Amino acid sequence: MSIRTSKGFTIVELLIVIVVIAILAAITIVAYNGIRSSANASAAQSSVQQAFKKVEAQKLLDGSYPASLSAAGISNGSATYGYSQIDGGERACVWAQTGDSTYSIQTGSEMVEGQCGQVLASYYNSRPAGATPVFTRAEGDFDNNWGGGSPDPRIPADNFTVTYRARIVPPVTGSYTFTITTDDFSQVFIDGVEVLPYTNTRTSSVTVNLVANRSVDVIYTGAENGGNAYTIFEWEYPGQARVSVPSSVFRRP
Ligand SMILES: [Ca+2]
Ligand SMILES: [Ca+2]
Repeated sequence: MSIRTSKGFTIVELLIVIVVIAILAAITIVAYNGIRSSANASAAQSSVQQAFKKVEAQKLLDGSYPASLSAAGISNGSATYGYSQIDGGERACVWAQTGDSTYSIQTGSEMVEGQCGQVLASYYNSRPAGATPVFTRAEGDFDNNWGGGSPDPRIPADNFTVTYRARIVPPVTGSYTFTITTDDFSQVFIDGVEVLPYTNTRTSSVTVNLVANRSVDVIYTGAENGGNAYTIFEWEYPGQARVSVPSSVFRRP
């Protein structure tokens, strides 16, 4: 039979209790941040859905999209909103932000993370891309430079893949040379044709003939091995020296 002679906690027991409490607190904070983040996402999604319905309803009433969000009865409150018309008012795009979450809806396209950028960028935490992206968000163009970092907290700094999808509207008729500079791997499809096979050649070019205002479907995949990561998508065509393909010629696919 053993008899405990001391009452209360020893120093060691006390330290163990403190460590356990600290671990529980850390777990609670992480869980709380996760819950807050997904609550922000839900709030941004429902806000943008309601705002987009109001904008489309205004189009039905007036025959054209409203000049501003306030003209459609939408003002910043629990969410912050943004709005743009695409192709001279043929389509509209609305975004809403709550906390760290932003979602947008554009006429004819599904709701997606991000503001009203016309490029859909899908990120995968593997190289090459897996079956399902970790997330897809709207971005302005095909160019990114992450240095040694990661594109997003949900994606690692190495061994990730991004696939950009958009339609590109050529401003003139003629011969276009696309130059793709990627660290590390890249692949390009134009209208479903693989014009650049999956390769880790840093810089590649492809020349195609395009017709003014006849948009083509472009998919550009960049895959990061290790170290620095970037994607650069340039073009040159009659009257235009080599320059990054500007956000103004991209349309959501
Ligand atoms: Ca890296
Ligand atoms: Ca790299």
